[in-house]
Amino acid sequence: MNLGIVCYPTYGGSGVLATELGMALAHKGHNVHFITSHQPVRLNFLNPNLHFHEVFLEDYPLFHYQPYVLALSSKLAEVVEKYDLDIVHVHYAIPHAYAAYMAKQMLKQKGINLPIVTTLHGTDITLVGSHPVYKTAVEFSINNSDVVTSVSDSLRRDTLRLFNINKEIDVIHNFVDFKKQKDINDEDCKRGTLANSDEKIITHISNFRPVKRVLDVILTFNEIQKSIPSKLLMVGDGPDREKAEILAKELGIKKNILFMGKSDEIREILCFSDLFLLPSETESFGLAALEAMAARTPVISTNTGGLPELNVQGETGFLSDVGDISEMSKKAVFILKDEERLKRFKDNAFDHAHKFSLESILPHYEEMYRRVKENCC
Ligand code: GMT
Repeated sequence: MNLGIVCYPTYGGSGVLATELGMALAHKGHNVHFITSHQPVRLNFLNPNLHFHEVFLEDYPLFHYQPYVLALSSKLAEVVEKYDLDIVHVHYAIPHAYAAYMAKQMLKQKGINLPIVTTLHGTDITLVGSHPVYKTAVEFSINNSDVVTSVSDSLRRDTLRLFNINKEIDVIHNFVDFKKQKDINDEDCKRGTLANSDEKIITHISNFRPVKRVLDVILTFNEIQKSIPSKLLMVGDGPDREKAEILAKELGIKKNILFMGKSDEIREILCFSDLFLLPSETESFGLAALEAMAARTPVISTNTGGLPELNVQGETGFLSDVGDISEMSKKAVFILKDEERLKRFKDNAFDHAHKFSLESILPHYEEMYRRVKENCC
């Protein structure tokens, strides 16, 4: 099949998922064309079936904002026609589903039919998409997609609650490619460079947006380190990083926290992590937590959104109410203070992550594409 993929090329979960999906499809012999503003961060081109088309923007003194949707829809129409794409799969509704709809209309005029698949990832629905400024256009784009998927059952329910949707929404969970996890052997896993042998390593990875509640990560770690010698790795960057650094300093624990910034070495970092903290306000699925589990790291998370579809209470980690620092730190200490128990949680996390392996999830996407191609429009 010839597929187009549109996504945010940055460090966010939707872009990572879309890139991993495209690479896996190319590996299976599909031709995959990424149409994005920059090269997606995890995209490597060691496959002749992978192609990248950059969406360029032209500045003009009249523009207050550069019209990205216009440029994207033009590029989409051009690439679909030139490479005879069967389907365009857009990740994150804003503004991708809207741009794809416009491209579809442009191509219709030329007698070309373009089926559109839209995958909803979370904040495009729960935070930004349902805001009155965007809601009408987002609802319109979802209803005018040929197939709509969401990354969790919780997000599906949220979408139906927040919008007036006249379509089925298929749930296809996030996935992780275990083959890439296995690439890291014990020698490459350099735990000793970051912590002493008697210390545990606790990790948080995100884009440090307010929804991630990074201050709760610091507060939870502050409680944990009172009874467990440990280091905290803060991986990523974003609006709340400075606040988190200030809080760490005020609490006098900055020497035990490493703010690493954005990293391309997520798997290398996770290989020596003992516990993953994800105290998000809302989380449609929690791809970062799944990647942690696939690297044998148990998860202390909140119980919002789709997290209960991934993290199993008392088995792969624990789930608490948003903001319940006391409960999150107690549960973290419970896991970390006993080596046998920690090993059990690590094994459970790893085993459970297989439910979301590439091999289990990819066929759902392929089957959906086949259905779209055969029946669409
Ligand atoms: O979580 C983020 O800040 C990034 C965000 C995105 O849209 O790039 O991630 C969302 O999509 C991921 C992949 O489907 C999900 O695993 C994340 O849970 C979801 N984030 C939120 O819902 C906050």
